[in-house]
Amino acid sequence: MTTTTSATVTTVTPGTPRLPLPATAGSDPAGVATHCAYCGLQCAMTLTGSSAADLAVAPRRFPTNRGGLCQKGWTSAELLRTPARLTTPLLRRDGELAPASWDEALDVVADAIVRTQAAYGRDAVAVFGGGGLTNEKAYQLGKFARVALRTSQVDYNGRWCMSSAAAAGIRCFGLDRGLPFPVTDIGSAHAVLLLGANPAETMPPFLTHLVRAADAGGLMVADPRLTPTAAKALDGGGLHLQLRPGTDAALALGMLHVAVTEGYADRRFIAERTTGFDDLWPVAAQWLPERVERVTGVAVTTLRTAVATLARARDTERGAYVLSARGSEQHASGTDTVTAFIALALALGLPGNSGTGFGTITGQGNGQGGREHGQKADQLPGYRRIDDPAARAHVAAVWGVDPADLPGPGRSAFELLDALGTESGPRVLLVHGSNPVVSAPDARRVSDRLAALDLLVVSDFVLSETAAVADVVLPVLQWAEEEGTMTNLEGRVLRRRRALAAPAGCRSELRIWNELASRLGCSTGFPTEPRLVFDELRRASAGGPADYSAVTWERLDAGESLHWPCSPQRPQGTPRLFLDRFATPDGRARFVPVDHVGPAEPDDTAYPLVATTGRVLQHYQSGAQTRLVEELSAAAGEMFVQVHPDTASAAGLDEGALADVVSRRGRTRATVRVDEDLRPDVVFLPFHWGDDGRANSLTHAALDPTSRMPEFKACAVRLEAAQ
Ligand SMILES: Nc1nc2c(c(=O)[nH]1)N[C@H]1C(S)=C(S)[C@@H](COP(=O)(O)OP(=O)(O)OC[C@H]3O[C@@H](n4cnc5c(=O)[nH]c(N)nc54)[C@H](O)[C@@H]3O)O[C@H]1N2
Ligand SMILES: Nc1nc2c(c(=O)[nH]1)N[C@H]1C(S)=C(S)[C@@H](COP(=O)(O)OP(=O)(O)OC[C@H]3O[C@@H](n4cnc5c(=O)[nH]c(N)nc54)[C@H](O)[C@@H]3O)O[C@H]1N2
Ligand code: SF4
Ligand SMILES: [Mo]
Repeated sequence: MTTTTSATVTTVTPGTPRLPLPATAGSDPAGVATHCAYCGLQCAMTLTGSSAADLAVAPRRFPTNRGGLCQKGWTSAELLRTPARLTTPLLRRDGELAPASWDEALDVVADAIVRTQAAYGRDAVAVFGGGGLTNEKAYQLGKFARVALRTSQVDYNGRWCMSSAAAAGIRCFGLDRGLPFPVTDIGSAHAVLLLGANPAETMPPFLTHLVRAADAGGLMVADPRLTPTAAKALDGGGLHLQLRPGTDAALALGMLHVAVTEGYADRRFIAERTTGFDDLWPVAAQWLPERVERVTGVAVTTLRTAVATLARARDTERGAYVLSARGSEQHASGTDTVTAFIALALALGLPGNSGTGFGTITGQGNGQGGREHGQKADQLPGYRRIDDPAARAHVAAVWGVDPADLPGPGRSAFELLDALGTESGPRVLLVHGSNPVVSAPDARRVSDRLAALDLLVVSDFVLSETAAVADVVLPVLQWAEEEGTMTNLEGRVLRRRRALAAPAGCRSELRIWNELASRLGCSTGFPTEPRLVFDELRRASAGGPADYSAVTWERLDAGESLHWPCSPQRPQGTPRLFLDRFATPDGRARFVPVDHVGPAEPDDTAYPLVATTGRVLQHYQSGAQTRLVEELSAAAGEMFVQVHPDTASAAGLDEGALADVVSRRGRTRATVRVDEDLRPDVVFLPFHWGDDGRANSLTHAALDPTSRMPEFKACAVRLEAAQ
């Protein structure tokens, strides 16, 4: 791209009212009360110090973390002082990224947007967001796409995270809030079934809520690996259901079968609070425990004990919960799988009662809020649908635009990336809060698509693998340098508070969108103060499923605990949903007839193993952030593949050897970690590294028909000794 400024580009920034700056850590000896930079548990912490160099993190007592932090939380301040921090915009000149002024960089972006849309239409410019963005940024990004760019092409990385759980929640309960109860409710339960969740590594302080269940022998973990979480279950006398990847739906239907045929079903609950049982039962009736054992590898006795344990805890009022996470959800049949587990929970009468329930564990820092306020391809703020005329009218009125000018639904995350640079696809892409070069499925294909763009613009505070291939890189603020709100895994709205001034050279994304909008000649206001954006978000969400209208910064700052929906009709918020009725038109939860499908790519003689992927304690997601933290990289510095000893020796590999894991799409180089507790037909790879250690060179993009979730958790591979 050139750096010439087009005549249509202006640099006028509409004035926005200024609010007083909040206290920073430096001015308040007691420190700044905020929440962690990373995951959806949003552990509470206090920041003290006067500059990035001496900022210190201390855990703060809060219901979700009870005073605990994981290693990532403890070391989260390191990234504020990393020498790798971006502090100046970068423009690609003669093939190299080189420093540029903000005006230069923003002019290049605005100029490309104007020229591209004039030549190829509005949808030739696309936006990709992230579930780590604050509510204000997620909301503003969706508004920027629909009102300033007037493109339908906006989606985000949450599509790869929570979309199957969300789709199943909406299908069965009429609403998607990951945990429809406070996380502390789980703490009193004597039976908890975890489906593809490894919180011992992905949310360590969450384990405090599993102690009672573990001690009672009621912690049960369905995972192909003996994870630290599964080990905890076994230590307490609980269960490890060591299923083959991608067979969770068979497990769910088998458990439902046992629940009904062995007399554990709650007939009254089914009759009074649900519909559709008779449609699903003929499918579940086929899943005799012996058949389930053949498909999943989970022994019949284990299956029976798991159901009996849940039913016993329910009957003695000791609490029973079924919780799903990415292991069971990140499949091309993820929505149906979660639907089947919800059916199990409904048959046992767990949802919609206090002391029992079904939930899904939201992953990203703002994974819940980030999926409510309009950065999703089919969505407007307040969890409204973009194809609903009433929703369009409401939101258009808040934005001061004609509803007819709002675009319709766009492409889902992978489909969007896969269309980049094609004849009918977007030619300019703006990325905010994601590193798809590492985290996208079939990432080689995605990298090729990114390379085919006319202009790739990445906003980040570090040079992620995606920023490194961009044409324009915009240095933005991080966590402790910004104000905002986040919505945690239990639908509770939290305040993120600023402890440090913005580093020289960095700008907030709210300011970037404001400046781009004015350069594009857009007359709609894009406030730059988070608090003003939040007030607008409240109005835009009013009356929608995720209604924030009665949540105010004053109430949050006063320490009130507010779970959405929180409206003038329910000013106290809603910690527990569905107690009286589900969010469906008739108030009843739905059984939906679904069947087991299995992985989209079967293994064969050329690719005889199933590769599954996931996380380790020290690294976060694509690793762009945590690989820069010395303590974390020292503890977990290299890409590895977890292999059963028999499988390793069949491939001529020993512990510590370098292996190539090969799929139909690519290869990944990794150090062999032999683990005799792993299934011999499975290998596990973390996805936190790029380059030749990128797990997503192997994965494929078979998409769930409803949620468009890719199949991150199963693909066929073989192992080779690295040459
Ligand atoms: N340390 C760390 N913590 C994180 C994150 C991180 O990157 N690092 N990311 C955050 C985010 S965004 C998310 S979404 C959460 C994810 O949190 P989790 O869902 O707990 O994490 P994963 O490791 O992706 O997957 C969980 C388990 O699923 C198992 N699994 C694989 N395939 C299958 C299968 O087919 N069926 C079943 N039942 N299990 C299977 C894996 O072996 C793994 O142990 O973590 C959050 N917390
Ligand atoms: N194989 C495999 N692939 C997976 C998964 C898996 O289990 N297996 N899990 C999937 C899941 S659940 C998820 S959530 C995705 C996550 O994968 P990504 O979408 O790549 O998520 P992150 O690594 O968190 O990327 C965030 C990037 O944004 C930057 N960033 C952080 N905060 C902000 C901000 O406020 N503004 C801006 N502009 N930038 C910011 C960070 O520095 C980082 O470079 O990966 C998915 N990919
Ligand atoms: S569990 Fe999540 S929120 Fe808590 S300290 Fe660790 S990364 Fe941060
Ligand atoms: Mo995620």
